[in-house]
Amino acid sequence: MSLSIPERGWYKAPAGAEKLWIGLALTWCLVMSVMMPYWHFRGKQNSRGEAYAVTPAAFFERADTFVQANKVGERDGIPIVEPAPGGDAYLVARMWSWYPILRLREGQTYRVHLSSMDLNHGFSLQPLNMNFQVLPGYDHVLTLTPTSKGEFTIVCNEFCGIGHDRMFGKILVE
Ligand SMILES: [Cu+2]
Repeated sequence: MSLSIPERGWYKAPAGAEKLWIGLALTWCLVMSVMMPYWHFRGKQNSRGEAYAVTPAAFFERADTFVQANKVGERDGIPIVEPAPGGDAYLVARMWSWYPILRLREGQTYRVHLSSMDLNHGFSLQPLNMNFQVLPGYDHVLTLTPTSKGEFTIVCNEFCGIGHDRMFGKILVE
């Protein structure tokens, strides 16, 4: 709130360099506005937005059934699980770990179900540029086709408490 009324005729139309900068900023705003829907349809690393309602307990039951049926090994006490090519895979986020470790085949397509057991986590796949919100109550399905072999680290990029900085997961591609 202003304490005094501005004097009459305070407004001066932008001119010269000011006009140029306003023009540049406005142009960039328009470019960004167009890019958002463009990447939604053309970007290869975007979700299609397929999501279903699920309770954390029901999701964990599905994930655990998946783990027991497809377990192929273990690392640091976390099961390594290989889903059938073209099949479903489950990834559980919880304070402060990812469960299980997924082993995928290059060039095969999977339906990866993501959900959280407790609060909002973030799925960030390193070193690729993939970022998704992981929310309790939602089964977010990513249709995923690995295009390169290697070991990828999942980093939680939503602050989720005291163990957030140690919340790492793995996706192995062979
Ligand atoms: Cu987290």
